[in-house]
Amino acid sequence: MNTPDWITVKEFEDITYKKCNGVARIAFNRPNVRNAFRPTTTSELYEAFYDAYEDSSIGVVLLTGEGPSTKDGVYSFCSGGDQKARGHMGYVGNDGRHRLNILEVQRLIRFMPKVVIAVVPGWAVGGGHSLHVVCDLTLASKEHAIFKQTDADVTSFDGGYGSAYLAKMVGQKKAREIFFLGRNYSAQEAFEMGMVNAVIPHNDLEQTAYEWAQEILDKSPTSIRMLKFAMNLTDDGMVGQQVFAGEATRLAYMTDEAKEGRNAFLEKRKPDFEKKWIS
Ligand code: S0N
Repeated sequence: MNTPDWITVKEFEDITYKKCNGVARIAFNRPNVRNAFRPTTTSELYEAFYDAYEDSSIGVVLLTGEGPSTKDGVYSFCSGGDQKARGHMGYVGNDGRHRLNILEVQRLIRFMPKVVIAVVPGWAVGGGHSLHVVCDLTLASKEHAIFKQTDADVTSFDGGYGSAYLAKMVGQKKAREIFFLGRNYSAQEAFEMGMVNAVIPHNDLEQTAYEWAQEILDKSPTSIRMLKFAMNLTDDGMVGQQVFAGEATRLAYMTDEAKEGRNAFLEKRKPDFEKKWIS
């Protein structure tokens, strides 16, 4: 398969954002702080994810981290919230406002009707670990990926998808071990727990992620998004139902019946639905 010829969509301060052949690639770009996120980072992530969400030529998003660090050559996916930006009510941006807006990024990943793959080249820690959990798939560098939960070390904890959904993924005992002990886990250990889909030699990681994306892009887009939302639904309550039902409404819009409903209203007449009550 061809290597991707990425085209930069927009220059950002804290992330890179590129596209190629139906795939968007969004990467943290603060390698010297292990790709920790501050409010600027999360706002930029939200903007890039929202663009990929709305772009109908994009079916798969890769979320990864640039690197390695120029200081010490270490690779990172993301080390979570930037502790230097942390104020008394959240993470503080240049505008002085306190935010917890990584949660909005998590929701966008969870509810976008496209597949999001976490491509983990190094450290996935704290809120960075939670982001890989919320992504649909995770591919990890065999040599450099390390998974770790430090939320209980720094009193900045993710009680949502990062922990409760993780427990559904790896089991209650293992999830509690990950959070209560905060140990390091290799890509292979994470794979054996069920939170990583494949362990890939580091030099092949990005290409493999691109190839997985191309395989997914060959599938039926409607099936992929209905399946994603069907699998989300049982864990997402009424919001899961809302998102799944939104897709049902979209499908209904495509019927003659829906066109008749709209046209009849616009033409100020009674609709003629032809009474096709399918069994
Ligand atoms: C990643 C770790 C394990 C790497 O260790 P290593 O390789 O020994 O490197 P260090 O020397 O420690 O780090 C290198 C340089 O990078 C800086 N740095 C690293 N991580 C951070 C960070 N998170 N914030 C700020 N700086 C960071 C170091 O300071 C060092 O800099 P220099 O060279 O200048 O000394 C190790 O670095 C580590 O443990 N990092 C901290 C991980 C952490 O505790 N993260 C926060 C955990 N919590 C969250 O992320 C929760 C946030 C969240 O998702 C959330 C949840 C609920 C509600 C809201 C939120 C939200 O945030 O919005």
